[in-house]
Amino acid sequence: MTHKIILDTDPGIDDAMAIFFAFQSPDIEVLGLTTVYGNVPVTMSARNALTLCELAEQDIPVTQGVGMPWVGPESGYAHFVHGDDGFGNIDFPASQRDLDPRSSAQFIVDMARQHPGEITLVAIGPLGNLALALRLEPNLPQLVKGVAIMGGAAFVKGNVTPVAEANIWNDAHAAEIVFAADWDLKMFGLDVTNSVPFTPDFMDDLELRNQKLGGFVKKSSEFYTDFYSQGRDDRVCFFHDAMPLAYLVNPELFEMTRGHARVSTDPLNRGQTSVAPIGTTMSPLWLEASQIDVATKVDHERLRQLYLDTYAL
Ligand SMILES: [Ca+2]
Repeated sequence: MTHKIILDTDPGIDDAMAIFFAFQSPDIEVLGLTTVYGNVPVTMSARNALTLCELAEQDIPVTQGVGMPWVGPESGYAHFVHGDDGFGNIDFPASQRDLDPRSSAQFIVDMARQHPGEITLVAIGPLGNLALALRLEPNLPQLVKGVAIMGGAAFVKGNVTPVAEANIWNDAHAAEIVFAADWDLKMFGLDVTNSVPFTPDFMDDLELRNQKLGGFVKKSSEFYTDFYSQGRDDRVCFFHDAMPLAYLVNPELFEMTRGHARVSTDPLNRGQTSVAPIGTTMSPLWLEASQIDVATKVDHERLRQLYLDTYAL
């Protein structure tokens, strides 16, 4: 079965790796890339998404979305992880293609109305576009097939604060809206993404399988790997963003836990994703919270092979 998706993204090095995976997979049809601020400012996200589409020879709509959190001032960006250009300072020529004139949220709503019940929204950045789309079209949960996100940390510690993962922390109020909506939400957070370190030999293999796209990922991952390898003896990086896409293609690689979930907007715990597995609480407040599926385990070796095989297609 082919999954129709809209990929909401803030490229970003692991975004690039994920976007190419989606383009390469015969089981995924990407209807468009909707961009959001996050790793980099939204104007750079949008330009980078166009550049990735051009490199991959994909002529699909790319939109620019929200550039600010739902509440509060402009966010800081993660240039220290992704480089000044979002691609690890590789000086890659930017695409001159044009953006789709619609906002990311409007594009999501338009596509959902056009293909009711068929689209999975895959969000691998902060969740402002999805929250805004829910405001534009309150029936959006009934118009899409489901939502799969990279974000959160349910049963493990955070990466921006002791309790919060970057995508959720970056726009906690938007995430709270997205988590509370009545749709099939699957969360791929640090519980699984931080459990699979990728070493330089994986990047070499990726380039061997696909010189153009794998080669781009390998080159841009140098800077990214420098960041993740600080204080370690080995060189590693984490391709967080490809996980929800891998799930669409091969769900049996993952172990999922269903639970009631909440996102904190309290300053100290901002962006914390708390999950109470079904049957573990009688608290009325918690029983009211939406149920989501959280990825809690992944088969490393088969995941790695899936990425390599897909890049080789
Ligand atoms: Ca991302």
